[in-house]
Amino acid sequence: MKKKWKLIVVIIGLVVISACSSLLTEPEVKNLIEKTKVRPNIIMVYVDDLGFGDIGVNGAKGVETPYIDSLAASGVNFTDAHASSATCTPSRYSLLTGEYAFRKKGKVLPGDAPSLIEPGKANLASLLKQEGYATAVIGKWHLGLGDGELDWNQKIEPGPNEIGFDYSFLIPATGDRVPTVFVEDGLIVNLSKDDPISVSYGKPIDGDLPTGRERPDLLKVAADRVHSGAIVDGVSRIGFMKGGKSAEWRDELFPDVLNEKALSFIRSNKDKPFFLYYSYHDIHVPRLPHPRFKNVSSMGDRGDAIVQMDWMTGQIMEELKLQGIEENTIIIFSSDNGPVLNDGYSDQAAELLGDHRPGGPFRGAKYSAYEAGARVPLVISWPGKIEATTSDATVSQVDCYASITGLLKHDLRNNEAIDSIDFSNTLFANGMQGREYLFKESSRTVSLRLGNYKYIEELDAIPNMSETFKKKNIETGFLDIPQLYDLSKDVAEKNNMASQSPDLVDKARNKLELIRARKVRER
Ligand code: NG6
Ligand code: CA
Repeated sequence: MKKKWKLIVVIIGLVVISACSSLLTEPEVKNLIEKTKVRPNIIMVYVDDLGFGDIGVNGAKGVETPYIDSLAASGVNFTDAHASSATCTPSRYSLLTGEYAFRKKGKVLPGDAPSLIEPGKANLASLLKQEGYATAVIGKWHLGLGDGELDWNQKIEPGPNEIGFDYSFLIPATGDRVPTVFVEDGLIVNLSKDDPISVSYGKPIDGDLPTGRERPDLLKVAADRVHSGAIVDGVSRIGFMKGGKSAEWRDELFPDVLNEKALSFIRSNKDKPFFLYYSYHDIHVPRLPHPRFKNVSSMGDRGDAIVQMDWMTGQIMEELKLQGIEENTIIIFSSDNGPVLNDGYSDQAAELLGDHRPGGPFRGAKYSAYEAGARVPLVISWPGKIEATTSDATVSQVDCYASITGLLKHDLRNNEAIDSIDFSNTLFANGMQGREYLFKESSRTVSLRLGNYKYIEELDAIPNMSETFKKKNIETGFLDIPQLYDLSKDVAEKNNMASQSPDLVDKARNKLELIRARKVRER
């Protein structure tokens, strides 16, 4: 009897020691998920216009991001991760659908554009809903709303609620575009029936809000011509707007309003699996951080907005701990495209930069085909399941879809998320493989990585808009000659070796042709 007890104690001891001392391997985690049907919560924190170098762990100067750094210190910090595009709408389309946006002619949308993801189109929200998740999107949408005949005073559909999100609380397009109101589950928040709202991206509306062009004296921050439409909260925006006074947002309150919605979604769903697509307004223009974040960095509003978004992320992390669900929650932290300094408002982002490099060691910026355009921070944490490490695996956000289905052992149809590859193995110590090739869109052209070589497709002619970019000091990479760089030796893309390496150029062109013609997912 005594011997038997001793044995039992030893066995329990061994089980406890092994559970505490080692993390699970990839197959063990996947089997656990399959057998127990325990679904990890997934929070996708999607920052706007945050550059590779804008977080502490990637070398930021003049601004500190302690929460994100601690997330990176306990998870995987990817150094070769990419948005699928150098602008917002296409990156978001790819992130949610697992397909490149050119297949849907996706480009930066005006604030009154119809829904780009139509009901019935497979996306992360519909997928996770099928898997039993509660689903929500909070924050910037910018994927269009309605069917093209939108009346903002009625229920706005289709939108996220019609494609798989149970709950939505939206900034409809961007902070610098009308309408400057929140939309919750398809309805404008605080809209009065006596003061209906109308929005125009064409001509000014008769009797609309004063515009930046007419009344620059009303502005808190000077704006360029494009951003000199309707003035709301002392800031002129793109587009015109009339009515809806009681519904107008206050930009400075974004962090609190959005976090309140996000925290309350987490609290009310803590006992079931949930998917939260938390899409920040920061650090997009107009940058108007809350007064408590004013001057917390040495870089003016852009730096202060970075601290603000770090704080927002920290609040989410704290809440998970408080609710005791930290170990069953995957946080994916990334950005929709690279950094930009001057994007329409004179907020001194360039003047106050000091020696901070928003794009890290990479060339270019938001919009551009060079690396800084879409090489972005990516940190994934899942305490107790994945080990803390830095990974140089090449991954794209278009892969989130297949990676999540891979983790959940959910089979994909051949015509679903056709550009997405399962990279969930990169999260585990026993498999740090990444992509063999990487396709990216920018605002005018595309690029293709083959291993360390990067090809940028030439344009028929250098576009007229290049002058605007020149004024903003943005190197676009939009040239009328092919470009090829060896990123292993030339991370700053300075030495164009296309003419010396015609074989590699051909190889890249052939691959691009295959990608463009793709109809089903690669196996
Ligand atoms: C551009 C705007 C820019 C920004 C961008 C969208 C001009 C000249 N510039 O067209 O300010 O709003 O669209 O940014 O209009 S994104 O991050 O949503 O892609
Ligand atoms: Ca963006």
